[in-house]
Amino acid sequence: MIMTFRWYGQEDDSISLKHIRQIPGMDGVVWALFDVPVGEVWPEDKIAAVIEQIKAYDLDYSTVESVNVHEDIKLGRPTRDKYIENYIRTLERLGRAGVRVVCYNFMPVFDWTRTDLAKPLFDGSTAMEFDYRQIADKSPQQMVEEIRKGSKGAKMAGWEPERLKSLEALFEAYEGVDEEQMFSHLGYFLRAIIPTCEKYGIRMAIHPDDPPCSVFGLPRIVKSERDLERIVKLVDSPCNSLTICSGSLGANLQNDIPAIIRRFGAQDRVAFAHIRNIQVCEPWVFHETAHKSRYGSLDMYDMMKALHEVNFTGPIRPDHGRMIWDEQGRPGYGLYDRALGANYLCGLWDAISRADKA
Ligand code: DNO
Repeated sequence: MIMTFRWYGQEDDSISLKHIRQIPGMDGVVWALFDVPVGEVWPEDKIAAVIEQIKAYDLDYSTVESVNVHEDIKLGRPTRDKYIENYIRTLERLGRAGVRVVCYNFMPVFDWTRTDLAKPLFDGSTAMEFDYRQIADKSPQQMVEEIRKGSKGAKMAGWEPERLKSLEALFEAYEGVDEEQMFSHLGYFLRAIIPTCEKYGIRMAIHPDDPPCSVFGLPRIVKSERDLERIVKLVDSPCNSLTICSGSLGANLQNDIPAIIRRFGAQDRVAFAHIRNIQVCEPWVFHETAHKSRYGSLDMYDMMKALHEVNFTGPIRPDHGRMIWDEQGRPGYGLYDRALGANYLCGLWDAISRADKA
């Protein structure tokens, strides 16, 4: 496995590459060009500049998260072909620059959704929470406003202002769009881009819906083992792969993540792993926790063991962390707790590898 850390770039992340380099066991950085509007082609000079910065710290740069998918593609609008063409141009540029894994999602309107960005935990730390009751009586606009306030000025990946400006129009556009149509639009997109991925050796890694249920009635199609099975079948190629995000899939305790890893790992369809823990209090009420298994509902050992069993060699990252030690920063993406998470995952991996050899 390649242990990685998500980085928001020199302009936008309070965490430096120097700090990331000093985390024991850290091999690479997961990056993106956050200032390119969704749907536009990523400029070659900007790609090269970020890669140069990462290379200077001797860190792996072969994983990008995310190249976001324009809503017209998800909606299957006639204009989608233009955006797919742009997506392909971006993939070609990334492929030529040495990128091998591209994480993306197919969630309508919103990317990940939370109802509290700083829920106090028992030890005085704070973490992100989702509680369906908190949005039951709210409009999408109200939720977006709360997330905006809670993020205290930090840009949040997946919550691009230009998309959120047209919230009402987007909700109208999704009226009547069901899961079947979403699968068909995803299939259309994948069939168009996978030949380019095959040419450049890029593995597309779709991210599960977070949380894995419909929010505000929007259709969502990456929620369960069944959904994943349908997705890998849309195009039969290892370039059409998955991101196994434990904190997303794990919010539904019916999702047996080690079994999912074994199943799709055996088919060579796991390209990226986001491994973190959450405490599920009741269906659709959960909050994030420290990575260590005893703090949440997920068993980190079982998931790492499954990755080891399927000889996972791809990138993995500790995912969201809590805010600890008075750190101020982007919710979920502070330095300290994610560094601790990475260390915990490395420890598990080392122990599993050693036991395996014995
Ligand atoms: C949240 C992230 C997601 C993820 C995208 C992938 O913290 O896990 O925003 O990057 O869904 O496209």
